[in-house]
Amino acid sequence: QELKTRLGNQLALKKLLRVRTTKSVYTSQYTIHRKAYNWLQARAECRRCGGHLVTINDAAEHFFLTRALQRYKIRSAWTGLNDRAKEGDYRWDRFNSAGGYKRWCKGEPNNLGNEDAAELFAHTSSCLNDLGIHHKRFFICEVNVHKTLSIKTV
Ligand SMILES: [Ca+2]
Ligand SMILES: [Ca+2]
Repeated sequence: QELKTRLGNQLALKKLLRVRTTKSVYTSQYTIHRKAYNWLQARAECRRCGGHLVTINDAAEHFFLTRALQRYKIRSAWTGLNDRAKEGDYRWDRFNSAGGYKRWCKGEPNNLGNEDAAELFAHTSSCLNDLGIHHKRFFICEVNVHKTLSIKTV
């Protein structure tokens, strides 16, 4: 009986000490579409697939994506970055966000003849170039998957 009580107390104590921490993160899945679309067509295709034209948040993501393009011998691909609303104000299509990682190629963006969307260039360098939206390029779609990390101690 005493042992039973003691075990019961230990269990109660363990329950009391149980710590649970949860953290929400977003993971990304990318799809490189090897179809040459203009920027608007590419954006529509990403949305149709439940995602968006890629948003590049940091250097790691930038180089991860250029390495992927190089692996498939793709010279460049459309991203979600554009200044269609206001010249020179480059924003990512998703959430219209102005942040993120914008590693422009030397001398870019130059808006040469009105260029309003950015391709990720992976051929001789790893950088962004603004380009007329009517140009046809392969493109990168991103789908964010919500994931919750949970740790508990018992
Ligand atoms: Ca422009
Ligand atoms: Ca340019």
